Amino acid sequence: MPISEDMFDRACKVIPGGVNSPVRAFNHLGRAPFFVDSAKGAHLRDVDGKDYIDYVGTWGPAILGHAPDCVVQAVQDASKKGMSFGTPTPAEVEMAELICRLVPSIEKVRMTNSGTEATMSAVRLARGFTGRKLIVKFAGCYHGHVDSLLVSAGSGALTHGQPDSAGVPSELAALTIVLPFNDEQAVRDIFHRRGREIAGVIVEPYPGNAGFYLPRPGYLEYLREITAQYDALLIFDEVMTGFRLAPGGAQQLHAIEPDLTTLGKIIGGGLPVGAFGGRADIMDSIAPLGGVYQAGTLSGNPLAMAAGIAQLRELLRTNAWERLETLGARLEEGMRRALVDNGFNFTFKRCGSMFCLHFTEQDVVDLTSVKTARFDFFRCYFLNMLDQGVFVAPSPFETGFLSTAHSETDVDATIVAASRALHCCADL
Ligand code: KE4
Repeated sequence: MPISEDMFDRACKVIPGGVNSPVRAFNHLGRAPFFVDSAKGAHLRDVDGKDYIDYVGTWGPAILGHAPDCVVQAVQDASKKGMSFGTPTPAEVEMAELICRLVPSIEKVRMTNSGTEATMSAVRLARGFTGRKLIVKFAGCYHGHVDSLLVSAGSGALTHGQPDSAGVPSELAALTIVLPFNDEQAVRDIFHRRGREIAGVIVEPYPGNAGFYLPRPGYLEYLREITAQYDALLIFDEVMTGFRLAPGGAQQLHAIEPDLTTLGKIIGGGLPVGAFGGRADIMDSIAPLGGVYQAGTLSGNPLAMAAGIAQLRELLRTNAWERLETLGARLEEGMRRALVDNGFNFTFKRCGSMFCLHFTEQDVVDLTSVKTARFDFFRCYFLNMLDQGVFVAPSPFETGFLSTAHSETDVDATIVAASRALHCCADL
């Protein structure tokens, strides 16, 4: 028996579903997940010694690839000075100054231990600052497993059929309004009816938790305009897009200044991290200055700060976003060629190093259009790619990520594998 399968049997006896996060489960794919032994650059190696070109990138943090030397060295150096102190440290100040410099809308920032903690805190802050109760989110967007936001959620909640999670009281869910993404009229209608009750609108500016797709021209700008008009807070959830789509994230691409931004993933270099920040007058409502309580034993942890600072510095030193665009364009061109060569007209979406192949011929602009994709084809394609040593996102409700560690050889090999997979699945 392969070691991964034996490990999964053991895991299932002591961990729910054998995984510590549902997105890692392959239940919907009808097989056990592989267990990773190590990773370096763009490659994973499982416990059975199989190598994979990795496009999951630990769901976003590995923008420099796995175990980049600069991050490993920074963590080694920091760990020799202690793991956690429960006091302020210089690294937290350096991280906060770096974030504020790179994301102009962020005047002050508070570190957390996950993206979920960041969005949870941002929602509480929006309600505390405005004195209002309603939160608006968008179908298929995922903002972590916050009670108020596990309503029509994406990512693993969608993959495993719980977009409206059990355990969230209907009274609480009723305070969350869910709208279709990319639909200005739906936003206009709700604000005209209940705008003065809305504390905030939280949005993934480039949704990456129902596959990946893009905002229509002017859509994000409209969200900025109407939230300002009604004194509701605009919260950009850039946990995934922050420092990935640009040094200043998606908001830099649109020159939009949201009132609050949530961050995570890349700023931890692979270690547990999250952050929320924005206008100083809003952030100063957070304890100990203001009445909105928020805390965390390991928030701003020295090792996570060291890893994140090293990663951000390397991204800036190498202007990584140029390389990510070059690789992304090569991958997109090759994937589109593979689709044509195999007689398919499926939809491919990309921005920089984030991408998704949707197995539908419809354009993809929201959750409804995402769901027109063929899951049977996705499953066949995913398993075939895995057999060929290419690990793409194990769900149609996730995003693919390139890193600066991917080579042209990796990308070209991926395109060859994709063409073979499309050919093999053509008879479905
Ligand atoms: P975490 O709590 O998982 O650190 O972050 C939650 C979160 C918040 N906002 C956005 C836009 C996110 O994408 C996420 C987490 N992303 C998923 C991947 N789709 C994390 C993977 C997982 O759940 O294990």
